[in-house]
Amino acid sequence: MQNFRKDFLWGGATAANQYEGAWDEGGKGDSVPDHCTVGSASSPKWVTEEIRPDVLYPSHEAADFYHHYKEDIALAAQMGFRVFRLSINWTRIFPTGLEEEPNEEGLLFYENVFAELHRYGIEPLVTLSHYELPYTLVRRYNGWAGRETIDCFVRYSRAVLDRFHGSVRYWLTFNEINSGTMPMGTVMSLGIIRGYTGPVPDAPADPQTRFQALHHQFIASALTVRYAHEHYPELKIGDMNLFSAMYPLTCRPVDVLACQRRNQMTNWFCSDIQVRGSYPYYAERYFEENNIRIRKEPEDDRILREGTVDFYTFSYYMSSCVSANEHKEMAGGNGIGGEKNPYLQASDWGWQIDPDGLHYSLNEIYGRYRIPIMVVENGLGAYDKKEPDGSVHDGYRIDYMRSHIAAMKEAVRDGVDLMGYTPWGWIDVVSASTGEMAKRYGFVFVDKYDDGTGTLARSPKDSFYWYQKVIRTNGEDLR
Ligand code: BGP
Repeated sequence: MQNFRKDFLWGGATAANQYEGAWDEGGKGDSVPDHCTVGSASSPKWVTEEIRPDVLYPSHEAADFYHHYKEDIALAAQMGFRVFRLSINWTRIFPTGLEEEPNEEGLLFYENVFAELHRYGIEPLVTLSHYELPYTLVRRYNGWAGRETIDCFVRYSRAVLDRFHGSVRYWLTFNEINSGTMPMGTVMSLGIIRGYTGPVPDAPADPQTRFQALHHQFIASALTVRYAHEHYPELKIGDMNLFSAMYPLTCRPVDVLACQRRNQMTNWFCSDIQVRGSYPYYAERYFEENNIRIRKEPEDDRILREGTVDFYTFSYYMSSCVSANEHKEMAGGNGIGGEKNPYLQASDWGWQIDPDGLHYSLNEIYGRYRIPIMVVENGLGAYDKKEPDGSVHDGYRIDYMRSHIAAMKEAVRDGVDLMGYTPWGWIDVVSASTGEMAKRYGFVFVDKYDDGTGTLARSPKDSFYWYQKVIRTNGEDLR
């Protein structure tokens, strides 16, 4: 029976705004996350129009990869990483998004990072946009609501493709692009928050604006893919989706239909466009019923057709249930919440843990698209306790990872073409949803806390040695 392929890309994932820090060094401009405060499991983070001197903004220092990149890459190499997912921070390259020429100091930083990765034989996997919209474009164009933002993005993506095509083979355009189909995407992904200060979940966003902004992201993504294919045919460009397995809460046919509908517009809508090259048939009725009218330029359909991706990637943390009756008992989740599943346990943040859902999802995705797939985020956000000797006994994280890797193995045996696996926040980073450091995912502990204190020292957790063994045995030994 098939196992993980010999060249399986084992590694880990990060994003600049949650990891890098140095928010105003090296000529970097401010991006949307630089305007976001700390929240918690019970109180939401805020986005503020002005950056206030008396408020803590976790992205400003984060885990300070900017000054620790050599040390961190050495740790990744020690675990045996073959791939390292990171994002380029748009505002390091184009500080306001409006410049004509890129910022050389920003380019140099990534050049050094990629050189360091290659020294250890680690392949970079680069996300072009991971919730890192220049804040100036919020002020100027209301973020992605403005069609002008497409040109700004394309200028940026061409600049980094031109500079790094020789050192980066794998690229993703927009992180969790389908978050824009949900209210959660309003701030971090779409940046349609001109003039807004307040809790992130309360940012106003009518579906018309959201889906128009999303259309602009599809065009920006497709133009980037087309450019890469034309100029650098050896590169592989992927999409990136927030995927949540969805089950009907019961076998009542109306629950099954409700679940199918929800699946279409949250899990499939964006990838149907980015993989197949046109808007899917089911969107029409959804748009009609929600008074959404997408304004398209005459060339848009062609651009979408010509800019389809080479591989499909997704984040997978949890599953949810859907019922036609609104609502019984709700569970939390990574944007896509849903009804509580009585058969599953949840994390401390209410995300329902479901490795079988990953096995199921991999088959669903591969069956639909038949292109290579990569799981580019997965993991358990948990409260870790550092012992006085610096160790962290995170057996709960090992259990989570073990069951999810076993699920991937099952899917590979089913015949799914799985390229690789980069668990989220392989080193502790700031949480995207809450802004906390306390919600940790890493195999490596970073001494940094929610009040901004900490030495930033790195120390391997128990899971570090476990994952090292998993990689060494190519996923054979999961004990
Ligand atoms: C995804 C994002 C990541 C990441 C992860 C975990 O939505 O792509 O940026 O943070 O989820 O989420 P959180 O940090 O909210 O626990």
